[in-house]
Amino acid sequence: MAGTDWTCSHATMHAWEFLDYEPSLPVSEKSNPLTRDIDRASANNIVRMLQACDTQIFQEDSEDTYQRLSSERVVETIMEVAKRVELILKDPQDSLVVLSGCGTSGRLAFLIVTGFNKALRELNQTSIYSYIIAGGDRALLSSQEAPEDDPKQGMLTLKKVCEGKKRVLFIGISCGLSAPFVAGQLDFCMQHPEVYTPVLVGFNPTHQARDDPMPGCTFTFRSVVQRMQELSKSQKAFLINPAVGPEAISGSSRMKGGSSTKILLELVLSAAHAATFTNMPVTYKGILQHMEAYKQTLDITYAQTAEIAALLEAAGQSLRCGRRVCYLGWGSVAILGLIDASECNPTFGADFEDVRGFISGGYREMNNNEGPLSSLGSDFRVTHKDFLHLVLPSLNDQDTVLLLYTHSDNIREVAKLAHRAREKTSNIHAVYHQVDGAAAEQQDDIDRLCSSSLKITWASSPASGSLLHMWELSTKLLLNAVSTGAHILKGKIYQNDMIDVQVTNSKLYRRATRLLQKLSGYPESKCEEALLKSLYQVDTLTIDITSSDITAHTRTARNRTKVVPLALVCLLTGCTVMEAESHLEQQPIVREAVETCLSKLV
Ligand code: F1P
Repeated sequence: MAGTDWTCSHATMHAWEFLDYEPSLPVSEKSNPLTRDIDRASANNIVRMLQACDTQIFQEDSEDTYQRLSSERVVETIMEVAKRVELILKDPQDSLVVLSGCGTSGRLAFLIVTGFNKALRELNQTSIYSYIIAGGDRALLSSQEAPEDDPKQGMLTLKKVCEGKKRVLFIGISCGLSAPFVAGQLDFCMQHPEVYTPVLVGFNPTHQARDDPMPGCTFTFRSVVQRMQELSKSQKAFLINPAVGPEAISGSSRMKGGSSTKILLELVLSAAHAATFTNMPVTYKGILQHMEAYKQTLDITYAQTAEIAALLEAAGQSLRCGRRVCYLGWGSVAILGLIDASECNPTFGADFEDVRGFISGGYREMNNNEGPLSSLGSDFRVTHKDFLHLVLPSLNDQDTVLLLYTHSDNIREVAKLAHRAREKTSNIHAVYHQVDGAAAEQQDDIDRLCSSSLKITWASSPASGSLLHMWELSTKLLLNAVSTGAHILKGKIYQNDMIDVQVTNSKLYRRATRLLQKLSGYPESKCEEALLKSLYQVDTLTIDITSSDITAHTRTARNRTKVVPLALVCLLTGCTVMEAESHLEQQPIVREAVETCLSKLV
């Protein structure tokens, strides 16, 4: 496996931790040396590489470099924030805890908030949690990248959610410390300290926070972070920003960034709930023990390398021949299916139909702010009934169906749906979380219908942490591996970069320009020029185009495909945009097309 580690006096340092490793990039955007050859790896090796990358989440700090999840400062801040939540739980009148983010960060805010509010309802307690996702609830299931760039929209949404509240703990999530939407909210909190206490969760050191100007603002994300740092000295603001290492696919913060968000926020909220309802005070040792349970979850999940690889192969095979992958789930593991599926479009330029999630009980089970969204179009029809009507009739053996459930779900229902799907395809697989010793009736029946069953057995009383949270994380890791691996096998990744990235917000626009620089060796200005030509499908840039801002460019990009690959082919061969288009039509595997161009240059 690629990537070099050096052992220094205190701990093992990974190559990416050295200050001269891609120094201009924040950790969340660096390329991970462990996955440099992931585009050429076998399914088994892809899984092993993803495991190695995910393991970096729990790596201990090596002196003088980055603070990590288990660093003293991070654990102490987790405790401090947990105690603030505890105060609100004990006296919820006129108070709120808000979790907010864009894309995956907002989806995880939704998952965590609905889960912890449910726990409160079961204890007959007032719900104190609210979530905000940039772009509203439709962003839970589809890519809405543009609202991420709007700090004012972030601020206004927060203000509305908190109307009439006297005390708000605001937790803003931006893995890259970069989303203007979240920056606007944090700034607003600092302007109203009598009500709001801001907390920032992300995975870069503060000096790497994004410093680009934002529309209509005098502040940048970095300047917001600097003000928060000042306030954190008197505990008027909190920053939880351990480094978890670069993503397996550069910048794909849905992966480690998302998993770490889930872990961190569950650590905070679980500790607060235990302190309030079971008289277990928030302790340093307690947080570390709980963290260890998550680490074990990662180990338990990846112990099934061969089974995960088999799923990834099946999904990859379906995508390669233009067929689809369906996740059919129950309960909160189904939500992780919906989330994973929704990310394939912005991440890999996938079609909405390529990977699609369905949940038993639909929006009733999801319990989202805006209720049923099915009227927004067929993309938003998410129940199993919708699957039976919209998808099943056209399924065949080339489509992959993946059942996601746990032993607390209605296994009879799972078996019933498996039978229905089996009428159309034999390519059915199951991912099933069960508790030690609890043999589910009908499981044998399901096993017979499936070409593979990935069963994960958990000890009934984990040392620490809710079993459901562990099942969710495990499912997230598995699905991220399946969808990422399948798109790698489809040829969407070049080395460890998403070359076919959508250019639908300013972060992605900058990333695309950087990628072109890296692969072509040309200066930034020439690469941005090529990007714009490809985006607007012209060979000469007009004044209209060059005088427009990034917002206009990213709006145009919404309706375009293969923008970055086209720009790269133009840069490398000097051909016109139309010629590049026909070139890519002949060779739809982007990686192969790029390599052909690169090889012609040597
Ligand atoms: C937010 C986000 C990602 C998404 C894509 C665009 O990033 O929407 O969730 O996958 O990369 O950005 P962040 O604010 O959490 O860094």
